[in-house]
Amino acid sequence: MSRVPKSFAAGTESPRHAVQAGSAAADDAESAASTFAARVVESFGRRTIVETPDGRRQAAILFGKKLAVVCGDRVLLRQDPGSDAAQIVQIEPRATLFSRTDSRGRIEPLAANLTLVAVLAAPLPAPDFYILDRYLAGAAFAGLRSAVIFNKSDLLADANETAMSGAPREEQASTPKASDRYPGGPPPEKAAYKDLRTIVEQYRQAGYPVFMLSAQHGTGMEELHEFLLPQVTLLAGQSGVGKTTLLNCLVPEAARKTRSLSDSTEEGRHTTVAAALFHLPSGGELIDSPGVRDYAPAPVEDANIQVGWPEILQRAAACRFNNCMHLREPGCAVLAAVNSGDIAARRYESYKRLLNVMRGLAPDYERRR
Ligand SMILES: Nc1nc2c(ncn2[C@@H]2O[C@H](COP(=O)(O)OP(=O)(O)OP(=O)(O)O)[C@@H](O)[C@H]2O)c(=O)[nH]1
Ligand SMILES: [Mg+2]
Ligand SMILES: [Zn+2]
Repeated sequence: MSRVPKSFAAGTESPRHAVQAGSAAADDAESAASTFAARVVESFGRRTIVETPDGRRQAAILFGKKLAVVCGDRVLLRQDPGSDAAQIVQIEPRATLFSRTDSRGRIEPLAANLTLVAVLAAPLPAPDFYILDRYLAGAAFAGLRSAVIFNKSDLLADANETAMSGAPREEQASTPKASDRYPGGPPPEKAAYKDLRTIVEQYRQAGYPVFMLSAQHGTGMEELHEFLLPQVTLLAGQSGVGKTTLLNCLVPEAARKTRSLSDSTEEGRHTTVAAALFHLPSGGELIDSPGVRDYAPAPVEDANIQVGWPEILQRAAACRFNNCMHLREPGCAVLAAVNSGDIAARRYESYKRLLNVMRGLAPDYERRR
């Protein structure tokens, strides 16, 4: 474990990210005196909505071409007399920054000052657990906590398996059956439920907080709600897993648009186009983000990739070689745990895949996944 840089080790302070662009404007005392603090609560390209400390939300424009903000940024605003648009003139240093690598290999910041990334998965659209794993890894690389939320537990409900999902709330008793809601395909059978149960257990064993719920039916929410109270959370995951539905359930006044019934079989459609931040009624903040077809974290060194797999990192200290990558090395405690089933083979495969992607060795299809 000692070879892992301190900033990556679980539970340590996250690195502070320097913000280069845009600080010059507020340097002189005059402009500093006319600025006030705000929070970026919505950002889409150059379009930005900020919230001032009194809770008011207003549009703001970015001062200069170099300045780029993301949801969650703390900024300084300048409102010139006679102009109705406030200008963002400076970004406060970010406590944390969560990013992705886009399809052209560029690092794209997604949200700032988070403490937690909550990754959603659901029986439909078909879950890609490699994406989920890469989100969890990306959170760890950024010094953030993470959690897994399995949504749409109602789709898996079965006469014998009522533990998964409570009864729908009364006002939603008329909700169409899953088979009506997804006319393109039947709801998952019991076999899928069993598989999912195994996968849920794997994430728990790996050390992640795991929640099972139905955002649409409002079941299984209490535990998650409590968990989120002290956090600034990004809801992430494939398009259509129910991020916005979950947000609306936890923050009803957000009333954000979710995918309509008629669109629900179109997996490629993204209903949410911009990240937006909301306050939970009893504390904590929640950022809804657009769904993805893929996610890759910002690059880290090979030796640090294991930081994204707590079950691997935990055993790495027992490997014979200090610089063991857990691939073929003799005396590897991680391989031993994979062989004995203590580490899930799929999770280990996922670690190797990200290692390959980061090394640039992966075949093209893998990079595009
Ligand atoms: N059966 C069931 N359907 C759900 C549940 N949660 C959400 N849905 C449905 O799943 C579809 C997608 O929900 P959204 O909340 O728009 O998904 P999203 O993750 O925000 O999608 P993007 O914004 O495209 O990333 C909608 O038709 C929701 O009604 C749930 O718990 N159970
Ligand atoms: Mg959405
Ligand atoms: Zn090893």
